[in-house]
Amino acid sequence: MFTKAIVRTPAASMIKGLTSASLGVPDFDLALKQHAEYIHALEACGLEVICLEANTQYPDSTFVEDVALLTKKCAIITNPGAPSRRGETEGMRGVLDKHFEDIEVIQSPGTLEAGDVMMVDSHFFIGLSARTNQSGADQLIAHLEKYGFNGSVVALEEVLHLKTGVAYLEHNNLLACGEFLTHPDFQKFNILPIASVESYAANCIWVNDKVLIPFGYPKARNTISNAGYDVLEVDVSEFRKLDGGLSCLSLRF
Ligand code: CIR
Repeated sequence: MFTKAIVRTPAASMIKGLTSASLGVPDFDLALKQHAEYIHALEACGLEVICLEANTQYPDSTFVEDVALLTKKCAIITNPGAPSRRGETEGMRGVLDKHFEDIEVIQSPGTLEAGDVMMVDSHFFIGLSARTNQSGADQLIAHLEKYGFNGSVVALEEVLHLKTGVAYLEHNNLLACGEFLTHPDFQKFNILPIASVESYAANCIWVNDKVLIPFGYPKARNTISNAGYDVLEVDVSEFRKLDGGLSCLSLRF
C-alpha cells in the first residue's frame, strides 16, 4: 500500500519540454487543470500528496518519476540521461531527506531515469534505453542488493521508457503493449494486452487497488476493469504531448 505521493506543479516552460510526439505544444493552463485533477485522483486513492513548486528552469520537471526511485527501504536519486533534465535531481533531495533515512545516488557515467524502472515486489526490472545505460542499471542493482532487493535489465527497442509500454498492477497482472507482449522476461505474468492503437494507455498506475488510467482509451478501460480493478480515468492529454504519462507525474511511496 502507498500512503504518500510527491508531484511537482508544471512550469510555464513546459511548452519547451522534450518530445518526440508531434502532437503540438501543450496548453499550459489546461495542463495546470489536468495536474490538479491528477492530484485529486491520487487523493481519492487515499494518498497524502506532497506538491513541490513549479521549477521554470527545467521544462520537464513535472515528470518527477524520472529523478528518483522510491522503495520501502530507501530512495535512490537518479542521473537522468537527458542532459536538459540532469539538474532536476537537486530539487528532489530536500523533500526525500524528510521521508527517507537512506538515500543512494546514481553517478556519471551511469545514467538512469526511473521511468525505466518497474517494481514487482522485491524485484526491479530496469529498461536499457536512450536515457538509462548499463552503468546506471549496474549501480542501481548494486544499491538495491544492499537492501535485500534485486534487479535485472530489459533492452528496449521501441519505447522511450520501460514503463511507456508496461505497468505492473500487482496480483501478477501486467499491462503490456507492443514489444513487451511477447517479451520472454514477462511471460510469467498474467498479461493484460493493450492494443497498439491505445498504446498510450499501457502507462497506468496501480494505487492501493485502484488503477489510474488515461482518459480516452475505452478498450484499455474495459480490459483493466474486467480484471477486477476500480478504474479512475484522468485526462493527461497535455502531458502526452511531451511523451509523459500517468506514472511520470508522481512518485508514490
Ligand atoms: C522527457 O522526454 O524526458 C519528458 N518530456 C517526458 C518524460 C516522461 N517520463 C516517463 O515516461 N517516466
